[in-house]
Amino acid sequence: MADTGLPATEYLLKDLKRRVKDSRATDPAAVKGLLVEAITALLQPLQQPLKIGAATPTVIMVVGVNGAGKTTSIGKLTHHLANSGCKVLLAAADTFRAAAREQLAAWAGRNQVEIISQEGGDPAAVSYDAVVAGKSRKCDVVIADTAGRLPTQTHLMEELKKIQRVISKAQADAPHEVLLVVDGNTGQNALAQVKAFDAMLGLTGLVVTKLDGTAKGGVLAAIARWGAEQGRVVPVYFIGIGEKLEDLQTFDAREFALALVG
Ligand SMILES: Nc1nc2c(ncn2[C@@H]2O[C@H](COP(=O)(O)OP(=O)(O)OP(=O)(O)O)[C@@H](O)[C@H]2O)c(=O)[nH]1
Ligand SMILES: [Mg+2]
Repeated sequence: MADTGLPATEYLLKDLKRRVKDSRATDPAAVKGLLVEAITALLQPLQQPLKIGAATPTVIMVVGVNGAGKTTSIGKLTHHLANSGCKVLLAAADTFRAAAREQLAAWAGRNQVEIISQEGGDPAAVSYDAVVAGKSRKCDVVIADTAGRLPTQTHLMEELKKIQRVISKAQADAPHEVLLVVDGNTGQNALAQVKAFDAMLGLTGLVVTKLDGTAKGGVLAAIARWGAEQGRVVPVYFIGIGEKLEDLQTFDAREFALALVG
């Protein structure tokens, strides 16, 4: 029911059977508890904090399909980072939609942080300018918002690669983080998105949004299995639980497992 997908479900059932056998549990409530343990163990590697401060500025590029919640998550992330004392600069590298710049500017205003944007600018150029400005203004974090795109739109995926490349010209080891924002309602397609964006850009983390609705986000189990199989996990830094500034939480495997089982 939580749309964890077949391979992750099979994995969890096998693990649960072993746990039931080992503990000789017969009571349904106890078995439910063991299921929570199994899911927690599977999701645990995804629980990692976003680390800021190894580089100044730490440059974060945010990508994802249309409407996943990128811009909103950047607004919330800025709030989270500013609260912990970071100086944040935003880059309006979604130059595709006319309103995108204004949308990010509104989040900058709410957070009272600066924003770099250009009218009709090129997304790579805006990102470059923002990193240069972030360096000279001694910012702790520069976050680049990008336009939504499908992984099948090859030329648009190439554009993301170009942004990444041009950012590294402004600061050698940047971007330090490439975050994929996925809508928690997407179901199994979220795994396809993770794989495709990762193959193109080398993802460093995920933000899973819209978990305040009916979505249970069971696809994280599938994402965790995929990570375990390839020996490289893409962690879930944050989950989005609403549209307001405060509606961002760090991912907690156990809490998530409890909510999933209900
Ligand atoms: N309920 C809820 N809504 C969210 C959440 N995150 C984003 N949204 C809503 O989802 C819609 C799309 O969010 P955006 O931040 O504009 O998404 P985006 O990925 O930047 O979209 P594009 O730039 O057009 O690709 C908006 O109506 C947001 O308010 C969340 O965690 N919970
Ligand atoms: Mg956006």
